[in-house]
Amino acid sequence: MNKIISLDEHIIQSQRNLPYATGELSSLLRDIGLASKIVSREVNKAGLVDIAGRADTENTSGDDVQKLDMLANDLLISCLKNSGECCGIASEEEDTFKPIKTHKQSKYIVLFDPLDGSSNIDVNVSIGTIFAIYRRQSYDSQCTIDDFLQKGVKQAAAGYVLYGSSTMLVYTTGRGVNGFTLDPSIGEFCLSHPNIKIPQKSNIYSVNQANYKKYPSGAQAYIDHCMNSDYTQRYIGSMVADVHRTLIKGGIFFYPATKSKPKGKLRLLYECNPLAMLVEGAGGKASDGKNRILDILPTELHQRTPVFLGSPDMVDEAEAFIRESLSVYS
Ligand code: P6P
Repeated sequence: MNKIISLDEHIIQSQRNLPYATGELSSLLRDIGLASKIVSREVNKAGLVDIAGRADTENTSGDDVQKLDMLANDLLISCLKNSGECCGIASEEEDTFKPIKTHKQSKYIVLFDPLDGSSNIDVNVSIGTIFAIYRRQSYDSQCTIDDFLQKGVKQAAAGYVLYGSSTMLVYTTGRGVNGFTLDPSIGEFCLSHPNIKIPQKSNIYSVNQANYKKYPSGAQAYIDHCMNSDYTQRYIGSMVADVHRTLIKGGIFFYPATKSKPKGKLRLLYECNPLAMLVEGAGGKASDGKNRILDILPTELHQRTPVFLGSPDMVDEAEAFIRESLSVYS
């Protein structure tokens, strides 16, 4: 029987390979892993709680039935507050960042989307948590907005948790991308996908085809190319699930700008940046159609960006169609 490598063991082993590591990032990653297990438990009983609690607004244990994304948000905030290694958080569910007072000068801040795709919960479609960890740049008593508005290339670590047919946690600290599957019988994330590498090319393209007429001409031209190639179209409508499939099977996931969302729909700081770090770490590419996602200098916490990410050959292909359309109109 192969040795089971738990997430905690993997994090500690990775730390041992870094002579200057002081253990704070390891501790923070373990705390996020803990929060993910609790969120997984709540997500996986959501249907039951809903059935059990359908008659009232309270669930069987007498607690108010919270919307799952707010529950996930509160759980993550609570775990990060208790970790002592995080001096501030920013969440898709919070208007602004929240400084966290710690007993020492904690050097990390965390941004997260607590439950992305939560509208899919009612139909039992996979959803996910996305997180990005940065070293703070400020030296004041508490973190500042500038600690959160760093380029994605500055991320110390990034990852996601996918609540699907099984619960998986995939993370990187910039030295490889590793995937762990939760074994509920022992309550541990176990290494199941070591050193993930994305295929150079694939035949899967993932975009919301219904918006075709709202996309810029370059994106339309690329979609036409995909439809005229021997490609297949897969779109789950839950970014973490679509990106996870892209990481494992290859392909391209893209959400271009539309007329109603000229900056795109997906968020830069706690969706596209962490997922871009993972995709690049696995050998893929991630751009806004022209520029590398990780090089974008953020100006506001909840800013959006168009995103094209996945197999490098396919992202290159999409960018070529976008360049071509711009040269025609310039
Ligand atoms: P659309 C989910 O609401 C989400 O934020 C991402 O997880 C997903 O990729 C995207 O929006 C889906 O958006 O417009 O295709 O429904």
